[in-house]
Amino acid sequence: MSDRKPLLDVLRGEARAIPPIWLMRQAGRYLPEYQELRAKAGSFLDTCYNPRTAARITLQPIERFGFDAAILFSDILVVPDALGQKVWFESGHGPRLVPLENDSDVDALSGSFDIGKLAPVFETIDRVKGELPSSVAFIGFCGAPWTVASYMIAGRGTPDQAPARLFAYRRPEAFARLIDILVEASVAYLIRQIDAGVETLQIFDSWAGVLPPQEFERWVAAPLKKIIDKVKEARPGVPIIAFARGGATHLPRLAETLGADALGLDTAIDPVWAAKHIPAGPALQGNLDPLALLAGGAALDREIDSILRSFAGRPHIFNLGHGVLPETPLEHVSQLIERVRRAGN
Ligand code: 1CP
Repeated sequence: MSDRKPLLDVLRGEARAIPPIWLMRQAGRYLPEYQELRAKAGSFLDTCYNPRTAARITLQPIERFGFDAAILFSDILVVPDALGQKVWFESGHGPRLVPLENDSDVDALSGSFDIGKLAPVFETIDRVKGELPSSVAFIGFCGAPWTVASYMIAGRGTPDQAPARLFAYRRPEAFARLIDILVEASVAYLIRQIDAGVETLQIFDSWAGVLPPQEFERWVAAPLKKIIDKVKEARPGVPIIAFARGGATHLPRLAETLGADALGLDTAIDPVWAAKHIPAGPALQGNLDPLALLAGGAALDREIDSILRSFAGRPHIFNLGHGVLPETPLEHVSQLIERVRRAGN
């Protein structure tokens, strides 16, 4: 039976001539209407916890572009916030946290997850779900434990997550406890998002690619699988997209072992290689270079066509290989959507 929502059809294994399309970070700084609301809304975290504003921001890219999915406007760092770690955002600099430095900083977080703090997020979901066009799917999300832990330990964004990698080598037991705390919190958080009204979930492991193989297995693959297993056990039938950025040669194995309904592919993955080497099972999502979208013109058309060609006949969700860049011209996003939607002709 075909759903009326193309994204959910593909997540159930259907290949569509015109793939559904949404973009990571589609709600954000490249949109003038986002800038306008943010300017009035106080701090970034206050905006995430303001259901009226967060719902408006979630809907903005749907109203402007007609994407096939809306993604909840929030941030992966609301989970550390609800664990009691101090989190704030400095404009122009990104997130800041009081870094975890030792075993006792980790142990202090145990049992401290206050899901009540995230009540405004669930209220945002409740507001958005009644406003979405009937063909548009609603995506909830969280950060994967490794990626969230990497910010909790560094206290900020870094180019290579060296602080968390060092912590994991030096204090593997404490790091494992931190990952377990994040697995449990993420599972509870995702289940509550489902109960509030999202129809599918994406788990962002944006920093999966910095780890050597054994560390990848322990801190990326195993915790992702735990989260997927537990959420599916509690709420069967809700599809899950796993985005392990930099997953590279791990992807064929992740397709077979994670139990995800789709795998997100980053920009570095050759779509021809992916179509050939990632076993059938999960849908594939991606993977246009955000810089090709920023550049526009013939380069953008060429990249779109090559992705469409490579995934033809497979369940595919069109997306970027990472988030929309703030400088991206709006017309290029229109160009992208028009070209993808002409794909079947
Ligand atoms: O208005 C502003 O100045 C804040 C910019 C911004 C926005 C729009 C941040 C700060 N977060 C967000 C929203 C956001 N973050 C969404 C909303 C939904 C959508 O996609 O439209 C989502 C899904 C995220 C997820 C997120 N936050 C990730 C994973 C995805 C990715 O991009 O890799 C990560 C790593 C973060 C942390 C974060 N939050 C914000 C910034 C600038 C960062 C990255 C910091 C860094 O590493 O330097």
